[in-house]
Amino acid sequence: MDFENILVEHPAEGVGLVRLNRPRTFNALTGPLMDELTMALENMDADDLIRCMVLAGTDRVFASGADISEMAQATPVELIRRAFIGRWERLHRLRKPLIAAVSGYALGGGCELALACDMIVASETAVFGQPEINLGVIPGAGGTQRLTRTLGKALAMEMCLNDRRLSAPEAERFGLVNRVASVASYLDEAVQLASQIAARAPLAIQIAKDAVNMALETPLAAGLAYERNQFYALFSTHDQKEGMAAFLEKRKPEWKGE
Ligand code: CO8
Repeated sequence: MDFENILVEHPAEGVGLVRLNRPRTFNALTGPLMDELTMALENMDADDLIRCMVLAGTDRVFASGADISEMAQATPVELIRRAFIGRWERLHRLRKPLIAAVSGYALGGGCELALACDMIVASETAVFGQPEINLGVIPGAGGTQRLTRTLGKALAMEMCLNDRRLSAPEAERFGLVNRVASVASYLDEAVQLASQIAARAPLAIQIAKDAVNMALETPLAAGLAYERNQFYALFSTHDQKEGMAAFLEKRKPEWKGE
């Protein structure tokens, strides 16, 4: 499939990579770009040969947020009609793990896009921020909610109310990113992490992702019950029998994803 705003690659077995590719505007997130991104990730999610996905920008910028020239004159009715942010729901429904590889600016919707992924590998130049307040608005695709859950209220307030930006080491220290690497190696690190995950039992990986995300949605008792039932359900799979037999027979398991 031909895309204008993104590049799609398969850098390793079982791994799909989408790169945002609008360098002239620092990868500003236009509607067409978001449509292509969503479509590419959904295609990978449905592709049996792909088990983990990576989302990157360029080495210079992950994404500078929503395209300000595209939305500056918008009315609320237009935003609703265009499902300006509604299409992000489709990203949240992806079943396979999605790792953000972030280098340079991840601002506004760009920061929210990274936060919508399941893990983040950052380069040492990464900068995370929610500068919407400078434009007279607030984050619209999860910034106020996800930053508060991840970083706590104090820092989330500062980021959303006063454009406090986080450097890569800060983001790592505060638990926003999984690891920081050099600009030369962050993408390889993200792909390597994706390869390791892609080599694991596919169904259990999807259920583990779902269960961890459930922790952000439910009270503890409901989350624990959900986890317990998913644990029981996995005993109906080939991969559970195979994984435990392989351990006992001291050999490598052969996962089937069924
Ligand atoms: N939208 C449109 N164009 C942009 C954007 C953007 N978000 N960011 C950069 N550009 C363009 C600039 O206009 C400029 O274009 P030109 O060369 O034609 O003048 C070019 O990219 C390079 O930008 P700068 O000259 O400003 O480069 P600097 O290196 O000086 O600065 C920055 C880079 C820091 C990225 C700076 O451009 C900047 O601050 N950009 C705006 C960041 C911002 O405010 N982001 C938040 C946008 S609002 C938002 O994301 C709401 C989210 C809602 C949900 C998401 C829906 C998709």
